[in-house]
Amino acid sequence: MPVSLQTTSLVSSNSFGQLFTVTTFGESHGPAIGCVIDGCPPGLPIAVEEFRADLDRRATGKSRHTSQRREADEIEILSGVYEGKTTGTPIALLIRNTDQRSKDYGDIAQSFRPGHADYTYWQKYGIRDPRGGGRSSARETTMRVAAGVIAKKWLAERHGVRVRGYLSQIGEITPGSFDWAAVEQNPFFWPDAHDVPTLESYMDALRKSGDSVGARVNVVADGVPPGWGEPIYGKLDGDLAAALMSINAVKGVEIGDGFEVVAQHGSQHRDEITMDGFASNHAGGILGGISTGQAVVASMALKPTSSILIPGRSVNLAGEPVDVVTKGRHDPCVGIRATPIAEAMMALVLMDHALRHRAQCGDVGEMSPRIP
Ligand code: EPS
Repeated sequence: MPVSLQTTSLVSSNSFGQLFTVTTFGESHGPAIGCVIDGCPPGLPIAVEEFRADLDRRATGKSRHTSQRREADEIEILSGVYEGKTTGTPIALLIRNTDQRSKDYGDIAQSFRPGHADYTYWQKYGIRDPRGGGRSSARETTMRVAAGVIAKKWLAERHGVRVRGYLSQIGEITPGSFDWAAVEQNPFFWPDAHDVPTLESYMDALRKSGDSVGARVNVVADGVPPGWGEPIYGKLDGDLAAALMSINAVKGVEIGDGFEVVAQHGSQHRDEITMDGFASNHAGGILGGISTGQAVVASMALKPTSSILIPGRSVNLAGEPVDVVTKGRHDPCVGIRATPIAEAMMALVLMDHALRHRAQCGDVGEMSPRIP
């Protein structure tokens, strides 16, 4: 019987990807968080400074509308990069936690926040690190964003792919218009500058009320060539859905028109092919699990943060009824910081599939006709 040297743990699920793999580790209030990225092609120039922009876009404390925890998020490259270039060996990245305030969790260490993973982690492991939610904290997404910086760069340099996202809904509020140029000009990643004062006052009132709200984030990859993704069990949309769904608080994912397809007719939904290219993109750039060459379009729904000041009924470890109030530095809308995380997950999935496509089908080359 052949002996497998495959040692990746499939049980504990802290890794994802097949050829471009990312394993994250660390807890919100532990000494550090980090990741190991394996399978990155050699020769990609990468410097510590290149992580700054995306880490800052995701970070807490950048506006009054997010958690006020202040982390420097200084990244250290421990391995896999020599003289400014990836070597093809595992890339280990580390960020030391510096602003933990574990006393905030003293009251809830003995009880379960309603709507939080506190309860399910306890049922699964029989032990939990309650400080900052431990491993279930959104702090972990820092390392996804860091790994995503590498994937975004490789995709851009090697294939001209650009991955961008924006916030497309907070509560009932949707953008009045759309302009990519507006997205990076406000703390919400919102595509209509005129709406920003409305969002500011909405969030101020929400924060004062002690409650939280849900949100929707859209993410788009331009420049993806046709052919990435696999049929049946390795579909690009399947992997993308799993990757986006793995982000904290995500309860729904749509690809292309998503759930709107329910009310559509075939004559309306199909993306007709003309001499000038596809006439529309209802499919979200994926057919049969494989990219069409159009923009890959996904959207995710994030639930309202469960850590809120409004008392909620729960039980404690002794099984007694309690009212839970969560104090501390929480995000009233976790979706506000989710845009860079969604971009990172899209980039990681695309890079993995680019390498998988190259591995099996690299000799196929471009097929004719190629739709512009
Ligand atoms: C989080 C709760 C807060 C946030 C944290 C995510 O943590 P703490 O209570 O320890 O301040 O600040 O977000 C981050 C630290 C981060 O870097 O994203 C949670 O419960 O998920």
